[in-house]
Amino acid sequence: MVGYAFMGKAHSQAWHTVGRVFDVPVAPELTAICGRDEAATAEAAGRYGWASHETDWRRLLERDDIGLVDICTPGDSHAEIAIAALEAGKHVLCEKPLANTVPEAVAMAEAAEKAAGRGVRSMVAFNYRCVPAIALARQLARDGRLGAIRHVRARYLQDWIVDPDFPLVWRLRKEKAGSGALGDIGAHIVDLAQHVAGDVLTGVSALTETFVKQRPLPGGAAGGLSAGEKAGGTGEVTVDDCALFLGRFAGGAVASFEATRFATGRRNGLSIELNGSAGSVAFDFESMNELHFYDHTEDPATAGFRRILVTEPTHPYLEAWWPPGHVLGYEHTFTHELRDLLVAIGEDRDPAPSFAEGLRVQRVLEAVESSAADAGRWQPID
Ligand code: SOE
Repeated sequence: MVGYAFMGKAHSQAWHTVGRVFDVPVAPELTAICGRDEAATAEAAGRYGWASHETDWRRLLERDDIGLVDICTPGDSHAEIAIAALEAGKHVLCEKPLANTVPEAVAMAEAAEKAAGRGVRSMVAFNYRCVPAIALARQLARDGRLGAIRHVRARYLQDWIVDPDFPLVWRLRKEKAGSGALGDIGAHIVDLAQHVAGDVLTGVSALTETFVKQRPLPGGAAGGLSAGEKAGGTGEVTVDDCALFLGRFAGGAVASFEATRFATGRRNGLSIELNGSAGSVAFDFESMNELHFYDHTEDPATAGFRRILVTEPTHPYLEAWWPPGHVLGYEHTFTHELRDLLVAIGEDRDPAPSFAEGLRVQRVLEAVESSAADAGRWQPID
């Protein structure tokens, strides 16, 4: 693994768990964790249960006791590490968003396709696909239970930078994160909308806003001061604080998206709703074990949204866990995505979501930024 912060912690927990709860064809070994700071990485290796640690990710590619590289770094290093790892014959799991730009994502998707020809697999970590209720929603859509999809409505609301004194961390710097709320949490809802609807966006019209344009610089080198910056000063926020956009799907559905870090009181408010000719589904991550389903074919006298508690052993991923009603949490989504990755590797096929799907999300993000920069003008998507 490269990186040991939030995603490093989430993935480490999942790597330890996946082989203990699922029947996976390959048993993962947590061989080495990599970070630039020797002391911090050694501490992370002990805390998260890694057998060794490195301070240069290139060393991982030279080690023949490493067969897969899990990239948990900011987006500015995804392309370099993933392409080199694939060329070195290592399977790759890469955190979202796939990259910070479309050209980087194109290069990664090309490297992934070439590597697949040699049986080297790759996957991008859109973990919310692995919420059982989301997987159930996608099954209902695919089974025609929603009919023709007319509307997709997706939101991802956070509030962790509402305070103007929150420091200028890497997620607020374009050169590190690529974009702000758009790429960080907007990427999730773009991927989910396309995944659940089983369709692709063909165009968007967007606006973005940066409410707080200057922030205090983080203290100490660990906070990621750039050249010429000194602790105690302020720096410019170079990414969006929110992105709102409309979209059109190839199959005719229309969509609305909202990704923001200024929804005061919403800590991790991801929700999605699809309305179709035969029914609707609605999901809210704050009640992540529930899916609300409206069956339009029912007798209007008794019809209505019903709450499905998605904890039956027949529901996606649930066969591995607890009896019905014993609900799951955020961390289970990472164990589920590793299960999908390991099963695909064991069956010698490409896992989903592929780098090609990650590239598709990147094209939407780029179109959103282009539209927002051009007074919201409609932007077609390749
Ligand atoms: C943003 O703070 C963030 O950590 C995202 O980067 C993750 O993808 C999301 O799952 C939780 O919020």
